Amino acid sequence: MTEMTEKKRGPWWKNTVVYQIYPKSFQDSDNDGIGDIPGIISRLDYLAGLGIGAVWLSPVYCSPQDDNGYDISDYQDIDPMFGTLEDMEKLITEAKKRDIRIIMDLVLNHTSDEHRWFQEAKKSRDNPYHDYYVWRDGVEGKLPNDMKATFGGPAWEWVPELNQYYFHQFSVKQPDLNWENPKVRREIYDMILWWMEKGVGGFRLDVIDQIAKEPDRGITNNGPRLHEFIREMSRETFQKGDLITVGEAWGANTENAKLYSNPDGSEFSMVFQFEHMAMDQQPGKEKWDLAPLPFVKMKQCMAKWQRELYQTGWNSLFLDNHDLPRIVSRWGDDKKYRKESAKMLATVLHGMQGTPYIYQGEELGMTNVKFQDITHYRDIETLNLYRERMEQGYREEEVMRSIYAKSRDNARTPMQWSAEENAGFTKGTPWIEVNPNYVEINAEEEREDPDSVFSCYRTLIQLRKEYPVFIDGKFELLMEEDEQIFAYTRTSEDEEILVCANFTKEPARCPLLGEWKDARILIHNYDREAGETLMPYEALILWRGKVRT
Ligand code: TEU
Repeated sequence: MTEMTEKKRGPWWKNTVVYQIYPKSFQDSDNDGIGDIPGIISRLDYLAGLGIGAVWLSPVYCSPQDDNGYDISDYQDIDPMFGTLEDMEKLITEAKKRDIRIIMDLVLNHTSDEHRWFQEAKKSRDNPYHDYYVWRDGVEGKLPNDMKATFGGPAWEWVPELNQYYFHQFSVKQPDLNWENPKVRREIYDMILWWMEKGVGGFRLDVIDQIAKEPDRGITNNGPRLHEFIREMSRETFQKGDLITVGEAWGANTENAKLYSNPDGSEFSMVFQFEHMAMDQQPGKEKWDLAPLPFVKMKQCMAKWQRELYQTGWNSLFLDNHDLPRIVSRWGDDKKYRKESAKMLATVLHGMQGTPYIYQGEELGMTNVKFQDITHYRDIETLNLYRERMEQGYREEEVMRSIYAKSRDNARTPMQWSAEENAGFTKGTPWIEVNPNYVEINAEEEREDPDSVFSCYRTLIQLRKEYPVFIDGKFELLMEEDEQIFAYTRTSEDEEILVCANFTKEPARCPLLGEWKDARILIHNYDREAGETLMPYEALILWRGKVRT
């Protein structure tokens, strides 16, 4: 890179694409039906072939798996079901050989109730670990207040031996850590430094906007001391390395995102914000209360994030993760136009400014699953929701309809490697069933096929490396009110691109394309000349150099 391009391109993490692995469902190596670290190592060449530069690993630490590893009982060891610390070290080294960095998932808002700290904490009120968690005195049956846990039920759990309640924003088995206690913060920083010593490339920070809770005032996210804690953590740990850090923040807005992703590096590299992911639900209700996607609003939302963080912060770009349904089933068409719509969604996302994240299987156009009944589901959130709504008198069909659309298990079925038994994921019995469509949708089929969803993702990743305008170009939304077309330009000093996509099953007029007819086509999901009408889910990116006057 010339000095000039290097300056425009900025830190490495602005120039990379991250791939998220959900270890339990990625690749099993010992046929116990659960994915593991040696399994991941065996697939590194696949990832290198895709062109990604970093892997975010959902938690592999010791855990009773009440919430699939987001309930950690030892931050400094690997759960035997996933392998050993040596396997982890080997993964870091083997990935490095392929220019891939490993991003660990830090769950710092809570631990497992089986963590040594909590085991000690609940022994007595004067135990040195007691104050590592959030307790309130009370009487059994009379909760400190009516706060609810994300996975259902009250946020308070009674411990009779202490005559106290502890606070948990997630399951009963995930007690919240007390960040007000400086000793807790120090323990956490030392643990982070220990992982940095091992050569990890960065961290994803689970529900980080919830650490500074103040339950007496009903505050969960964006507590008053939140950014103070994050800055302290960043100073004590991340800033000592050249890391990518991404905070998960359901409560992020464009204002606080500028703090989180301040270019001065005082907090994180970027955050995951969820504004665009909470639009296809009924206002003021839960994600299970389905509503169609308000397309124009969604475009405006994405455009707002692009505009607001331009040169003042940095976006993360994602449509999928382990908590979300599969995007092709959600906003695309997972039947007739599965390939076209999966590519269209990828094209729209990867043309934007920010660091793109691909969730395992997204690059194959993997879809939601429809298990026959609730007994096939594994996710604690889904199971609790089912129980609650059935008790509340919802019709089963209705509950299942929500689950089919939004259950986290949609994203957690095993990775589809091949048409072999269990999609090549395991020779044992998988912990969650494989999506039956693996026979048609799998990596083996797609890898060598230039027309596959996989090839589209590979090209998109490549384009970011070749054209700096993907990194630094300024975003402008076009045809803002159009109900079918998602179109925008990215413009830098000497290049510009036009990203143009039909988000619907019906053909759509896009006169813009006439103005760009001499431009170079960088990617296109139809094998046809681009006219001024786009076919169902047709999408393309056009490029032209700017003539300087
Ligand atoms: O998710 C945060 C979170 O709030 C989700 O539980 C979210 O509300 C839900 O998935 C949407 O329905 C993080 C992790 O990504 C998730 O897997 C964990 O279960 C959760 O934190 C607790 O650690």
